[in-house]
Amino acid sequence: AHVDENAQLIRTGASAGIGEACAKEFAKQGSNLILAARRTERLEALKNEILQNHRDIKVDTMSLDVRQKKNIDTAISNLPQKNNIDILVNNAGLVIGLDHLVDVTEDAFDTMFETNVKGLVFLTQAILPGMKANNRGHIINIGSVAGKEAYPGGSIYCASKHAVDAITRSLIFELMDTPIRVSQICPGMVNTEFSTVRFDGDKEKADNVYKGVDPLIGQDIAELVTFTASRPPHVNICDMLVFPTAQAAATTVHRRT
Ligand code: NDP
Ligand code: 8X3
Repeated sequence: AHVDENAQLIRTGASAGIGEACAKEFAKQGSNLILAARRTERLEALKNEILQNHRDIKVDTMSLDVRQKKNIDTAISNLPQKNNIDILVNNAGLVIGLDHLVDVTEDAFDTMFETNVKGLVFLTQAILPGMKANNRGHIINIGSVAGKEAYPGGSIYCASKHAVDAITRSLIFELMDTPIRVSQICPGMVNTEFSTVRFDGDKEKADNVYKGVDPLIGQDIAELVTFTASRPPHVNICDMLVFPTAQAAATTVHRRT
């Protein structure tokens, strides 16, 4: 099965990593795309790259910082396709640092919760009424292994991804009497800009995360996202936990020596 080729799709965090790879995978399936992130120059470059390979789809970009509800509400209300979104991929997310709880700053706490939780909630609130009116839609949340377990130095990020897990489950209950599906994909280690952001641009620290392991790449997750979106209407993949083969838990990884 393929994603409906007329599907309108909105994806947050499309400027890098998993979101960028999702944009390319959905383009292969013939979906029209609305790409959202803060770094609009990245989105424009991605749009041009996609359109060179897929001339038959429409690609729009949207400057969006998901941390502020008012930004989301303004961006969505200005969107001509706002009542015609078929798939929402809530992917924008980040982690800051590896500090033990006692040292976590209010700023780091707010940034993680505002991006990973409030952004996902308020964007879903902005898109879901249109899906309900159309009686169709699919919300795909990018959770994490950090939403299934906790580890030292991960308290607030893990709490934010546990919140995504709970919100996904609640939405499945709330929408089970509609054709609208809600799914969660929970990756383990994926080599993206995630660790560079975590360590505030320290490339060496970021590279060490992936040393001696074959990590997942954005495309591995993107293929699962499009697979999830392309199941027949009676099938909902509620939750998927995906690791590199050399990973068994968030912090249990076999490294080549
Ligand atoms: P990247 O850092 O490569 O990409 C993160 C994306 O999120 C970027 O496009 C960034 O765009 C966007 N983003 C961050 N903050 C905001 C914001 N305030 N408003 C709008 N967009 C924002 O990381 P990944 O691709 O790895 O991360 C994607 C998702 O996957 C996240 O939710 C992450 O928690 C999750 N994840 C990642 C794992 C990994 O190991 N990499 C494992 C498990 C889950 P911009 O900066 O341009 O706004
Ligand atoms: C990212 C995976 O293990 O760094 O969500 O929390 S981890």
